[in-house]
Amino acid sequence: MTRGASKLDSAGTGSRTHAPLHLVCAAAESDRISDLGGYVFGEIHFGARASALAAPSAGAIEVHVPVTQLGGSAITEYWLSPSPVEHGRLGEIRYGVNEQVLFAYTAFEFSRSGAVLEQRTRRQYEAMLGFLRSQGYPYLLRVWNYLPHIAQPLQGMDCYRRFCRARYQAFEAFFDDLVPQLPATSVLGTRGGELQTLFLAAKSRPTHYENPRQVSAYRYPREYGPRSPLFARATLARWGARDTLFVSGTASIVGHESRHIGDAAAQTAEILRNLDALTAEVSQTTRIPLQGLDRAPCLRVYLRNPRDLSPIRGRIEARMAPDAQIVYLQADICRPELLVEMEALIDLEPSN
Ligand code: 3EB
Repeated sequence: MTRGASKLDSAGTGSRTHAPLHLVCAAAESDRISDLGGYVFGEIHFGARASALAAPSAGAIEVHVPVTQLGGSAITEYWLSPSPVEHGRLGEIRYGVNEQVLFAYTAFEFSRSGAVLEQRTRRQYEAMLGFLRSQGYPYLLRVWNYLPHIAQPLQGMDCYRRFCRARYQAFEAFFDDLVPQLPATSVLGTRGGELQTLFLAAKSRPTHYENPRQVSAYRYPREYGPRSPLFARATLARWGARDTLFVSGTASIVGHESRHIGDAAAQTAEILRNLDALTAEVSQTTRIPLQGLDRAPCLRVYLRNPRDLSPIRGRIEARMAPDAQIVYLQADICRPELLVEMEALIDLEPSN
């Protein structure tokens, strides 16, 4: 069963204050979307576009990620705002914005020419970074990238490495000092036809974190590609009353090496150790008490092979709060030996 649909009840009119951006998972067939409370930046659907879905919320950005949801009734993710959201479109970019956060989506048709793919990726990133800057939301909080054929070689180099090189060139063209700008990120492989990117950006500067168990991705050795992946392991947005911690796609990587080749359960356990180390790091500098993902996060788990669902799920659910919202999705992961990846959003209430 998908957990967390009951969160709907507490999402709206209660006395709790909400961060300028929060996430609710709801049954896709829910007829209570109007009860979500607040305003909708956008909604994320998983799976084929043709599936029977609830009517989209008025004006909201509707994103369909072509990955199959496993092990539960279909859910939709709603990104919500406590204050009105203004929606718009500029060129290929669709966006929703409130006083503090901008939510933006763009996609382009995948190309089997490596050079074209890189050129379009770079152009897409530069357009997005320029747009965010021009709107006054220059600080990246969180980026998701869904790449068709992520591991497929195109003229001798796989799509993920080409993506990394193009992203690097765009960031380099845009920022004098790269590292402080790098946000929490995920890159997953889909069977869709478009390279989809979703950005969350803020007016004020967030704090980015690295994982003491892992080499920073921007320092990965050359064996992983001609230009390193550019992302932070986590990003913390401090809104005042509440904070939001965005945790990047986290895999069974220690140092820079993949661990537990062929063993999905052991990879999952390694990911949980990585997440413990990462949250301990955040805790130490912020004094926000955090231990792994124990604070009712929204969690996405990407698995390469549906047959691994049961061992992966067993390991994860033994550790998570009962009200955690967990979505299992079948997707490809950027290194062929990695079988599972986890990402999270932790909505941090004031600790008394
Ligand atoms: C890793 O740790 C696993 O290229 O932006 C995770 C999250 C991964 C983000 C990215 C890659 C990226 O290297 C893969």
